[in-house]
Amino acid sequence: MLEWKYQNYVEQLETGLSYYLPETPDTPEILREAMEYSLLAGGKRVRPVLALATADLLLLHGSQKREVMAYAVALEMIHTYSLIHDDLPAMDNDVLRRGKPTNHVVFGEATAILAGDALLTRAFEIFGGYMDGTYRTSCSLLNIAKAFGKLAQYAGCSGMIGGQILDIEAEGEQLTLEELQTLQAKKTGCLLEAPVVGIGLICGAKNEELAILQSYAQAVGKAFQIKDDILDVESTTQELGKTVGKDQKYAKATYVTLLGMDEAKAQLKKAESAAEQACDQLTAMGYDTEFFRFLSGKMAGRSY
Ligand code: GRG
Repeated sequence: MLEWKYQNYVEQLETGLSYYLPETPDTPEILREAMEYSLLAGGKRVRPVLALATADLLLLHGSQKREVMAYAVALEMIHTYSLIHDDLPAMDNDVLRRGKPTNHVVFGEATAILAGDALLTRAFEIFGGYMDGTYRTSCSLLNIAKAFGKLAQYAGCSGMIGGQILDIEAEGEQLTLEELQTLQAKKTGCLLEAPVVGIGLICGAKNEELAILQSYAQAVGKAFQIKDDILDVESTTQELGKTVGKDQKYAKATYVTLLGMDEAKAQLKKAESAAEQACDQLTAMGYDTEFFRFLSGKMAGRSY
């Protein structure tokens, strides 16, 4: 039932992604093709699912669902751009993503860079569309602006991009656990916090609610990253749809390389418990947390 709900969110999102991709003849065909190639290539869609689920948890009125979808789409566009750029020869130099050849392998490096740039820019063009009336809304414009402003922070220099540069600088270095946690919280955690906090802002959640939503998202982000590190060792390239074994090959600092597999698994359990605790607090406030609980369990137990 809850797995069905997850798939239902994914289906809603796929419709939203196609809707917000640029259709105008002003967008050169090859650029649109390269954007679409990676954006519509599947993936778990965990960030937008978190966004749609947060809106449902906060019992958002139906009329505000369009803004929620716009935010979820913008977030997935930013996530997809980061994957395209991360796979480039200048970064991770990978040839497989979401079970398909990477964007630069198919379209060439220059087009892949531009497709990533265009997805990032498009995310904020959607926001502009709500501000200038291109897209009609009954939601508070201030709340939408707060959410997209926060999204820029999560994706930018103090968030994901900041984490990526720390990651590049850390190659071949021995990190402490604290340094690793800071790096991962920025690189991976921020874009997993963005759906929950951003939708909280769109819905006008109170500060107290936002703080609990944030602690839930941080715990999910941590569990997600630890599991990512475990899967890099225990899974296969075929199952993950991306190259495995790279952390060890490139001597990357990860929860597994730093703590060992057993302790990494113990830390994963701890992160899962932290997510449960945040859910308990939300339940006590009267919110239905069944899907949130399912989601954190799914992220920690996933096999791809
Ligand atoms: C290049 C600006 C820039 C940032 C790159 C996202 C990222 C930052 C790097 C990807 C490398 C990596 C393995 C990160 C850790 C976890 C992560 C973000 C995995 C990919 O996300 P998933 O598993 O991918 O949600 P799907 O394909 O399911 O959407």
